[in-house]
Amino acid sequence: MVHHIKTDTQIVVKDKVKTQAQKPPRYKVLLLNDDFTPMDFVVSVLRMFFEKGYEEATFIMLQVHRKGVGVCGVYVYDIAEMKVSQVNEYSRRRGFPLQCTMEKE
Ligand code: TYC
Repeated sequence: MVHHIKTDTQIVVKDKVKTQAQKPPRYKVLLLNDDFTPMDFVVSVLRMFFEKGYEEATFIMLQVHRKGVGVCGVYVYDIAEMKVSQVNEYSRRRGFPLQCTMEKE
């Protein structure tokens, strides 16, 4: 499925027309807070699926815990969608309600 059909941008540079390819839009992958998922589980998700080290994973988890939402990473549509479904499936299989979602940057 093609999500973004855009024509390239035409730019006039010193009377010459150049074509600049559109950069694909990017999507923030978000984690939402809940009262049941253990903190260490969220940290392990951030390390496994978002390639975070222990300290950064802990920082993001605490931010989600305090503010309700936090950004795990920013990706093109297909990668973001894959991360969201992998994290949600992984959490469900282990009995946790952790919610992962995405939004256009
Ligand atoms: N609020 C959870 C707790 O106190 C921890 C948590 C953090 C859950 C981040 C989800 O995305 C989340 N155990």
